Amino acid sequence: MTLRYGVALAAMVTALGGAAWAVQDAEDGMTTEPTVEEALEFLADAEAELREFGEFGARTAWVQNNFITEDTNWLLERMSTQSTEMSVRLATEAARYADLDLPEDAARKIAVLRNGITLPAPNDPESAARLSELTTRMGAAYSAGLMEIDGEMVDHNELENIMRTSRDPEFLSHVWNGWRRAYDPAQMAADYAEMVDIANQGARDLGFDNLAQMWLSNYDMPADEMEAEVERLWGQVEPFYEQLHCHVRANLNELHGDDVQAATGPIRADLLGNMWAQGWSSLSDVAAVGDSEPAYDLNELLVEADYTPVRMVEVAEGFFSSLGLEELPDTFWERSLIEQPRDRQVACHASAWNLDSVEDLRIKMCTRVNADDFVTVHHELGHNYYQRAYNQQDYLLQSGANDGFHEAIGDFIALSVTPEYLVQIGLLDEDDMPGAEADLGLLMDTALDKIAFLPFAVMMDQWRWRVLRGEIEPADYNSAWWELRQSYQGIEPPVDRPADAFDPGSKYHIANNVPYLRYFLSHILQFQFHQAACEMAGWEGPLHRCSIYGNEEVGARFNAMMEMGASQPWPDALEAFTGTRQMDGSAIIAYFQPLMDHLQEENADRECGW
Ligand code: X8Z
Ligand code: ZN
Repeated sequence: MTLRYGVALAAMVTALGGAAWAVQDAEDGMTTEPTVEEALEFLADAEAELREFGEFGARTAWVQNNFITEDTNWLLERMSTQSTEMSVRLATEAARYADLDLPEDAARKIAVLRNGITLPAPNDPESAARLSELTTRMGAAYSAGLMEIDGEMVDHNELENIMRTSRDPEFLSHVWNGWRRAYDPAQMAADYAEMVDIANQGARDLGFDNLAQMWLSNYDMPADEMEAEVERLWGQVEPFYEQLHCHVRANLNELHGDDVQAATGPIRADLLGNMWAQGWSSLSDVAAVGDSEPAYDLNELLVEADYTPVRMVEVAEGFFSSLGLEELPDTFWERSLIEQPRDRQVACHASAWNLDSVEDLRIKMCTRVNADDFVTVHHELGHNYYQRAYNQQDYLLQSGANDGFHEAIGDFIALSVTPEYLVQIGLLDEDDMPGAEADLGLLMDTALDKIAFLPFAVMMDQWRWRVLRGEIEPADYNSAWWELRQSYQGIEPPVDRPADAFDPGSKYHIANNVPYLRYFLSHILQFQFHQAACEMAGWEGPLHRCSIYGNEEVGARFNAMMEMGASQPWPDALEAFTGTRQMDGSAIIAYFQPLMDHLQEENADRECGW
């Protein structure tokens, strides 16, 4: 079922449709009670059709993502309409069998069919087509957005790079604002509102209160329990974010002065080294702890070693191979898009695909030679290795134990990119290997990425859930967005937002309808995986110095979890690898505890919060 991760056309990711199953009794026209045998036959048929349509759909989407034109948008729209119609028909049909006493795997498949459509449409002749028109237009507008700088038209990949590297507040605010005008915000907001109406009706037709409830129903527990889980997990890690925020704000205040960044209150969103203030690792220099310089700069190491994008992917593959996993197939290298082509428009946001649900694995990424993208290539390959590991499962169970697992695989591997590992692969000179005195700096670098991300990930779907529940009206889309940004992240826009702004649309996953809770869960889970793996490896030092590179025993156990796919409830998969059945913040807390102790001391006389 995992065709691709992090890609447009979310409606197609799960539950691509199949034939409607005859439920009428041919003789007397009366509806008969469904039987277990019928349910199993229905599922077998559905899986066969899904598989076939899935490959057609994935290839269509691949071509559109790699070559965005009027015509490929048209093709994508067509395909997506068919996909939605089929998946809605199947979900409706599956509901008939829901109360039967089915074998466990069949019951799981019925649940996948019923809950797994990201954007359902009502079952009528127009809705799916209209929904597809809206989503294609929003997705294409996002990928095509351009901003003029010094007479040149600049795309968002380059704008992101400017946000990462510039320290000029005026230029940053200009670029930050420019990206939020690079698409037509009024058009996107109107499209978004109409899409919400259609998809909510689709969800209601399938028996849900609204689409938010449907999204939350994919975690092997009732939707409200899952929402409470998210609150609980966020509550565990929130104090860490507040300490980080306090430290970074103080350093930004020192760097830029009161006029640019005040010492109290929210942080200006454009000063954090990222277009969305979602990951702050490029602020490594600004956010250094104490007097110590960062131990090394992975950006520089990669450039000095003449790394290319392809080399970065090869090295990431090497990590997985060192765990005993099979190499990527030749077709991966022949068919992937690893560098941004200059002669055409592509969807640059990184993604991983399995086009035939066997091993036609590919990534699509406008890779740059920098530390962020080095982590991202591991992230994408993680999706590919997971997809291949579960390809023996029945089609409807070919996905992550939950979507947070899928996002966590590659990030978990990248947590093993330690100084020692960099020495092992020849990127860092043995003489430059940092000692324990560099630990706080190393932890800070990772915290800028992982801790800063947590409130962003929570607020993204807080906004969407409220929109989908009708608690945020279209007229309030942008103001509610900034209320949540301020409340969770403690950030504010650098310039007043115009009345027609639609800033949520500046983020890929909103314009392309990819649910975001998965990334929050991933940031909890990847530390649980890391802690468990290091324990298995017999590691006794601090968690941030542990690398499982070369450990085939850990690799085998990890692969065993990946091979399960979605065949068991996720707590079973989690238990198989970590021994625990709960998602829990204690691992990420343990990882960062030394840094937090330090920050608490450093921040003692500051007024933290906003
Ligand atoms: O979208 C992604 C991946 C593809 S699934 C590149 N990520 C999130 C983002 O970019 O916002 C990875 C981390 C968060
Ligand atoms: Zn991903």
